[in-house]
Order: sequence, then structure tokens, then C-alpha cells
Amino acid sequence: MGIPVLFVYPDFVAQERTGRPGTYDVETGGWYAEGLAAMSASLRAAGHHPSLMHLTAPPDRDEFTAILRRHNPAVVAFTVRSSAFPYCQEYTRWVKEASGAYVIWGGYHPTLAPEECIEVPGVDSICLGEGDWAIVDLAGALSGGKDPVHVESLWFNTASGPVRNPVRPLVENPDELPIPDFDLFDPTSLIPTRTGVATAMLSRGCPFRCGYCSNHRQRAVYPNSSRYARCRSPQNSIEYLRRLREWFPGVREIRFLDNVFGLGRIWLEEFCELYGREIALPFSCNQRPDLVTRQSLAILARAGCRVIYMGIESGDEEVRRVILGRRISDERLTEIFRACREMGIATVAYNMVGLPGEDRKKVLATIKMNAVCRPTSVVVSVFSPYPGTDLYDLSVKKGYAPPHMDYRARTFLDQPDFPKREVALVHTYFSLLVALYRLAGAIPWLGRMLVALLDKLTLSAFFRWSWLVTFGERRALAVRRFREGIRRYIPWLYRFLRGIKMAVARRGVRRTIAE
Ligand code: B12
Repeated sequence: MGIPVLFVYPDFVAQERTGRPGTYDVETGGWYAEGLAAMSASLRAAGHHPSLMHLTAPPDRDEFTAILRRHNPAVVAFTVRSSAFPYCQEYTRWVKEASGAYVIWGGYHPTLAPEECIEVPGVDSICLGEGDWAIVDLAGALSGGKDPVHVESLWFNTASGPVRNPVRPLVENPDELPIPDFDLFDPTSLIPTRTGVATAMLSRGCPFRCGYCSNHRQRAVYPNSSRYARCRSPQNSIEYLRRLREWFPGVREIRFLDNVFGLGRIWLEEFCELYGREIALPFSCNQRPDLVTRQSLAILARAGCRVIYMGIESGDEEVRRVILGRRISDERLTEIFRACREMGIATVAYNMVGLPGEDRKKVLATIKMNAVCRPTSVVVSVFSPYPGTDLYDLSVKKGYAPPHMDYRARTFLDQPDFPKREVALVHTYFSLLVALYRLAGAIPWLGRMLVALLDKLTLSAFFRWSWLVTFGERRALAVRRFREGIRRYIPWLYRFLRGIKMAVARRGVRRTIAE
């Protein structure tokens, strides 16, 4: 007999305000989570009854317990990102005070910092790595009245102390997994679906080892870690997308969230051919500048790829190579962004500031690199040293960060040459500076003088005033809320404006080709 399992998904990002400790700005969520939909499908196939508490904003206690009582679960299954750790601790206490449900934690933080998680009061067990079969075995044992203490991949809190079971091998062939249970999510509550976009994930893992990403530590927990980067077959991927379309018939565009989309030329060719025939919707995906080629871009463009997300991360070649572990030359970066423009593919560049070993001069190189690469949009985040990453180890070793961090902080590293307040400042004005450098670069003669002036300004002592941070942050927050408000309440306008932005980018493309 199956049991009710309630997933709890804290899908919001809180960030502490500069100069106001303990006060947080919350970015409300509304994101599909492949891991939860995958586990839900496996539980359903085994006869259990999964459901979801999708917390797109922090709930108050009454709200939380009312939802809990409505579902009356036997198991409450938390997915715990590092930045959601303090919230999950509190919600676990609420569960234990309101019901006798079994509590299990899984996801990134329990995988990367298991000792910290198993000690949390109220947590009965934690899952390390993939939970697809582990949660089914746990639910099976509990529904049969058996002690689950031998279930692999799980650690247990017992009266005689923690029991740490080994991690089972990862699922090598993702085709063996059921198609995710998209129905776990209400399509109307998701951010992308409001504007006709469905998110999808056809692969798991990543073969690269970037210093800021926890993938290599997530990989290291498995006995068959060499098989970490895997993808559904092209045929199975199409079946996945058909089911996605059944779940959300209003889909007009697909956003693939895979770490790197289409690893392997043969897969890409076969998939794109099938996709063009069977699905034929415009799509966007993540790529790596050192992996994607003009040939693969052409295949992607023919299949309907409209936007590519790629990491510049740092404009300083040495920081990229030595600190981030990304061997990508400046020439390669500019060449691949140009190639995208020439093929009519819009680009979004990811960047980071506040890296270990960085200072303002190095950030200036990142700003200028974005101005030269001319992506359609620029995204910048403050570097967060997540547990299990090479850069966490480095930051702690150098004394730039304490070993235990609250990941809701505004900035993380305090370096002699790049204190926290300066990191917040360059982060706040990053996109504006990119736009100014781009503008200056486009003016033939006066441009050089303007660039020199901008350099002076960015590196000057004036650009350290703390009111600039407060003012810039308030402005950025207001702009973000305004944009999200439009996306939520006037989705057609959001689509229209985005369409104009993309069309302008493509006009730029035609101009470049004509030049
Ligand atoms: C796709 C993705 C996103 C998507 C979707 C997020 C989501 N909630 O699924 C978007 C773009 C929205 C996103 C946003 C963010 N992301 Co993100 N994202 C990823 C990415 C590339 C893949 C995640 C994925 O879907 N994997 C595939 C599924 C199948 O695996 P899974 O989620 O891990 O789930 C399995 C197991 O973890 C486990 N499991 C998970 N939960 C539970 C619960 C229980 C009870 C059990 C038993 C098991 C279990 O079983 C699942 C099935 O096998 C990872 C990179 C990576 N290394 O994995 C980063 C990653 C997860 N993201 C990360 C971060 C930091 C963020 C943001 C906070 C960034 C920001 N500042 O805004 C936000 C948070 C937003 C949010 N609400 O979650 C970090 C998390 C690090 C950490 N230690 O917490 C990662 C690991 C990247 C990194 N920097 O290393 N992200």
C-alpha cells in the first residue's frame, strides 16, 4: 500500500540588504525542479502518493501548517539548497511540532555538507546524491512497517548516533528513469510558463570542473562517478518533450536548463533532426564557449535555437584559467559571440564578481570583455563559495571567508584588495558600465577618450561612496520588481518587449553580416 509523500520546495532567494544586517529582500520563485518531478514519477510508479508544497515566498507558520495538515503526509521530503538551509531548519521544526511525519532532506546541501545536515534537530534521514530510487526504497520500507535504516544513499539519525550508508551507483542510462511527473507542478504557478516558456532537462551532470561549481563534488559521491554526465537518447528526449507539451499545451518556446546542452556531436545532430520534425518550437539552451563550434551553432540554429546562454564569468584570462579552471582564451570568447550574432542567435552572458584573487582592475576587464563580446543581455552575480567547490576551499584557506556561511549574504569574500562594499558596488553598476563602455566603443574618435575617462572613473576613489551602493541597490530592486510584475500580470507585454529586444539583436546581426 502506498503512502503520501509531501515534497517541500523553498523556491525563493533571500538576500541581505547592504548595511541592514538581518533584513532580507526576497526574490519570489516559480521554477520547475526536474529532481522533484523525477522522484515524484518514480514514487508514483511504485504506488505512492507524492504531492508538492511549492513555497514561492517564505510562508508564515500558520500558512505552512495549514498546507501540511491538508496533505497529511507520512513523509515530508525537503529539497535543500545551501541558501535555503536556515529556512529548512525552521520548517522542519514546524513539521515536527505539528505532526508525527517522517522528515527526510535531500538535494545539494545534504550532498555537499552531510555532517551539518544530519545534525539538524527533527531530520530523520538525509539523502546523498540522486534520490530517484532511494526515496522509493524509503517509502516502501515505511509503508511496509519496516525499519529503513539499511537503505543505500541515506544517512539516518538514530538513538545510537548517525548511520551513514554508502551512496548507490548513479543511474547510468537516463532512459531507464520514468519521464518526470510534470503534473507535480501547477503550470500556472511557474514564472516561465506565464510567457509561454516551458523548461526542460534532458541530461544529468556535467563533465567539466569549474572552480565555482559543485558538480565535481556532487559527482565524487558515486562509486561509478565516471558516468556522471549522461543524456537521454534523442528518441527518449522527444518522448519527454511530447509529454511536456501535453502537460502545458500553451507552450511556445522551450528553455533547456541542462548544464551544457547537447554534449556530443552525434547526439546533437540526431536530436536536432528529430526535434525539427516532431517538436519544432523555438528554444534556448546553455553552451560553453570552448565547446560550441560554428558547425554546432549552425545545427542548433537550424533546429530553432534562438538564444544561447554562455559564461564569460571573468574577463581576465588568468583568473579564468587559474582560479575558475576555464581554459578559454579572450579570442575564443569574442569569436564565439560574434559567430552567434552572425547566425541570428541572441546571447546571454553570465558573469561573476567578487572572486578570490580579484580586484577592481580585474572586474574592469570583465566589464570590457562584455562590451567587446556584445551579448544581447548581461547577467552578473556575486560569487558565492558553495560547499564542496574548489573556490570554497581556497576562500576559507586564504581567510577570505569563514567555514560556515549564511548564503543569504549580499557578498561573501572580504579581501584586502577587494572589500565587501566594493564588491557590492561593482555588482550594482556592472550592467550600466558595460552599456557605457559599449557606447563609448561605438563612437569612432571620441570613443577612446571616453573609454579612458570611464577607466579613471571606475577605478577612482569617488566610485567608493557607500550611498552609491544603497541608491543603486534600491533602483535595481525596483526595476526587477517592475519587470517581474509585468511578466506576472501583463505577460503579453513582457513577450512583446522581449520580442523587440531579440528583433533588434537580429537586426544587428544583419548589419554585421552586411559590413
Ligand atoms: C537547472 C538549475 C537551476 C534552475 C532550476 C532550479 C531548480 N530548483 O531545480 C534555475 C535556473 C531556476 C536555477 C536557479 C538557481 N540556482 Co541552480 N542549478 C541548476 C543546475 C544547472 C541543474 C539542477 C538540476 O535540475 N539537476 C538535475 C536534477 C535531476 O537533479 P537534482 O536537482 O540534483 O535532484 C536530484 C538530487 O539532488 C536529489 N534530490 C534533490 N532534492 C531532494 C529531496 C529529497 C527528499 C531527496 C531524497 C533527494 C533529493 O534527487 C534528485 C533526483 O535524482 C545546477 C547545477 C548542478 N550542478 O546540478 C544548479 C545549482 C543547483 N544551482 C545553484 C544555485 C545557487 C541556484 C540559485 C540560488 C542561483 C541564484 N542566486 O539565483 C537559484 C535558486 C533558485 C531556486 N528556486 O532553486 C547551485 C546550488 C548550490 C548549492 N550548494 O545549493 C547549483 C548546484 C550550481 C552551483 N553553483 O554549483 N538553477
